Amino acid sequence: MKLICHPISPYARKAMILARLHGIELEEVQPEKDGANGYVAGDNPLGKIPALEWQPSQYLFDSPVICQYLDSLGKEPILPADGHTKFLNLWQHALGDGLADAVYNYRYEIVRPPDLHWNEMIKRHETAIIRSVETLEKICEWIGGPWTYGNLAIITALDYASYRAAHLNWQESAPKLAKWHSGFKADPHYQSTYGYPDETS
Ligand SMILES: N[C@@H](CCC(=O)N[C@@H](CS)C(=O)NCC(=O)O)C(=O)O
Repeated sequence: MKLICHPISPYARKAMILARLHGIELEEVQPEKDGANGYVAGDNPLGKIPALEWQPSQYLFDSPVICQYLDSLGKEPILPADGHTKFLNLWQHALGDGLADAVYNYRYEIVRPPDLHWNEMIKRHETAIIRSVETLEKICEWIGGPWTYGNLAIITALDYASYRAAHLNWQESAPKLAKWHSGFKADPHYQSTYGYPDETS
């Protein structure tokens, strides 16, 4: 199966980790952007990655759907089939994705020319990042490890936050979360999908 992806994308990286966890071989293809069309490879009308070619020339998106599909192919899916734990995992996954969304939106505000900066919106996204991290700091004792369907999105979003919103230094404001996060750094799937140029940025 072909995954249109990029390791800097926290959404794509979730799928890359999940495939490795389940021993699913993916052809990871890094697309070019096509101006206002976004990423056209992957046939996603929204022009976004990741997209997974799950049937010939048919693509699944967005990342929670791709992750659930890949997980369903695993011998031991990490998303519980039902019950309270399933929804706790989905909630954690949504919190991780929401943090990634806030970082992504923050990034696209600040790359505008300075006279087009909308400071209120920049603050809005920064606040969402800070509040998500505060929530994660409160719950980090039960987010668990190694990989769960929930913490997959949290780990990948935190790395993205370190890279794209380094000035907020989430590790300093959330020391328990930072410790929990560092526990994943020795994981082979964490390492083989880590796509940021500088680990410390
Ligand atoms: N909700 C989507 C978000 C995907 C997303 O925003 N991907 C970014 C890359 S990190 C993208 O493709 N951006 C290109 C664009 O919007 O032009 C998902 O979970 O898959």
